[in-house]
Amino acid sequence: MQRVLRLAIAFSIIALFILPTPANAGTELDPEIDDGPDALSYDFLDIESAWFDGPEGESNTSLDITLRMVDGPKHISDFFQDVQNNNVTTYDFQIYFDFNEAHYAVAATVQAAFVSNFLGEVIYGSQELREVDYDSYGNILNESTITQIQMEWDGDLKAMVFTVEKSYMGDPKVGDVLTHTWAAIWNADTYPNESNRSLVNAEDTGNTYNNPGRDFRFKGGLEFEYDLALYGETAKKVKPGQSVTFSITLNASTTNMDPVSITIRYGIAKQNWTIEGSPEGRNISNQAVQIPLNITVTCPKSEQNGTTVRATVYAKLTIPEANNTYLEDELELTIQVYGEYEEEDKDKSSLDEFLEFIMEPMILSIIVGIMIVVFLAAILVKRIQ
Ligand SMILES: [Ca+2]
Ligand SMILES: [Ca+2]
Repeated sequence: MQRVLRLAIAFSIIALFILPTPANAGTELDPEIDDGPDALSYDFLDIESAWFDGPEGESNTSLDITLRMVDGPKHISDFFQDVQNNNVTTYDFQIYFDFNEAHYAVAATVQAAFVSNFLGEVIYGSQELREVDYDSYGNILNESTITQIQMEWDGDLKAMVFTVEKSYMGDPKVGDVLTHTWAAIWNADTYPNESNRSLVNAEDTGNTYNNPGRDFRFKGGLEFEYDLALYGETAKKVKPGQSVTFSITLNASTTNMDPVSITIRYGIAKQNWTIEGSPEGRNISNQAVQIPLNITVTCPKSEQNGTTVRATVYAKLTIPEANNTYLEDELELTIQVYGEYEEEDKDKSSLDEFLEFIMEPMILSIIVGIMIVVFLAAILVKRIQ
């Protein structure tokens, strides 16, 4: 029973580290920006979440960015009607991000206007990629149009799905990272995009520039496949002045014929402790490998009983297409100190070992046997003389 339990725990630990690494792209269930309901009067102005699609929504040349509201209608025409019913002419629905020190936003401007009784109501919208200026507090000084982009209202997701050509946003490559992700909805009648937009005036915000959502790493449009995961036993005990070893395995694979570089780092934050690990790196090409890592952690003699220390093993994979980090994984090791430091008495311990050795039943019977043979031989020799 205990063994089954131990196996189950071991497998759960392994499963935990086979799961996607933090570098993975957001999804509907795990969005970069996770705001949730703010109990606003209008659900269609209340940001639920926003995410940057990974391989499914990303091609070599474009990226999908999704903004989901708490609620909204199935069809875009009804969505525009909601805006009009709210007695506001224009709202801006936006997702913000940085790339390569430039500030960007995608924006859907939803506009409803009465033209005249004869012409009826006109409702329309436009979608843009914008460049954004911020002040040091993360308020917006100005937003200016870079280009028109595509946006579709997804009535099932209650979401706007923007498609942005990468060439308009600094041409990011696989492994590059978007930072400072956040979202906002603005009343653009009162706060048009050319004007100052203070965060307090937003209808709703999901994260902010200075308190952003998760980074997004470009992954899509790749010709080859890559994988990287660390796993193994992560908790050990050690006596002061002694060392403990960890058996950790790094699984890595690629279908690329060109060399893919793997780098491994070992770290421990506590003073006077040491960690030694090998190897520190390796190249692979068109193969799947299991790399055993040899890790030794040494506890100082002065460490107190009961202290818990954490160490980390970090692995990253750099690919030829991007010359940049593409995948990374990290494993935390926990080392607990038990007992007190003991001065080793080598002579005594080797004598003890010797005594223990000769007292073993088999060794003892062999010795007694030899003694009897020697004794009999002595008697025989004496008789012959
Ligand atoms: Ca919200
Ligand atoms: Ca909010």
